[in-house]
Amino acid sequence: RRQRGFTVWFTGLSASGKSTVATALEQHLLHIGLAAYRLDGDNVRFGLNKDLGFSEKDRNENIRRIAEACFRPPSSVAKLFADSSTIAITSFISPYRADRQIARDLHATASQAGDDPLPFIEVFVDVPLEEAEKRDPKGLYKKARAGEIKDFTGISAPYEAPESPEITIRTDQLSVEECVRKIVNYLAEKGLI
Ligand code: GGZ
Repeated sequence: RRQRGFTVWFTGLSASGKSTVATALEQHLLHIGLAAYRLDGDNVRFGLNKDLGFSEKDRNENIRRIAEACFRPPSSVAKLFADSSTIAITSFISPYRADRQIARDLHATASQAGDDPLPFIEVFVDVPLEEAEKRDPKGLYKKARAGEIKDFTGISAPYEAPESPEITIRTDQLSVEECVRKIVNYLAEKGLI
């Protein structure tokens, strides 16, 4: 049976653990022989989307381009994904419900092979704001509280939590391995892997 492509879409606050779990999930999928690629702020906001900031309008455009990129992997690796049965993993705050819905809708109507819709699995990385703020690995919450960063998600810009994500993980209650296990179990149950 040929592996089908799908997207695992992480959403959550800064410092919620999105990238950590997304990276561990990618490693797991590669390890079991599946093609996976990960899009996150480090490879997108410094490249493709370096023209974008954190206003609502710029975040809308950030998420729109990322949703599109799920079907068109970065050109340097495009050949590898030619007949793409690749698993796309995205980890962006993606704070606006409407933007995530646009990404979801795009998956429902588009497909890498040109036939079936592409499954879209929304993973809500749910930690209380206080926990994310306590972690503050880059000191950004502190700066946001001091007014040195404007439009900071959770402080001075909104985060709209998903109402019916496929999966919710609490990174303050589960280990990274347990979070990956929960996602992998879901994917297996749905026959996606
Ligand atoms: C939120 C910001 C901001 C503001 C810079 N608000 O924890 P990080 O540092 O490494 O990840 C955050 C990242 C968020 O980029 P995204 O592309 O995921 O955001 S969105 O989906 O909303 O477009 C944070 C850093 O960028 N950062 N300024 N004002 N996060």
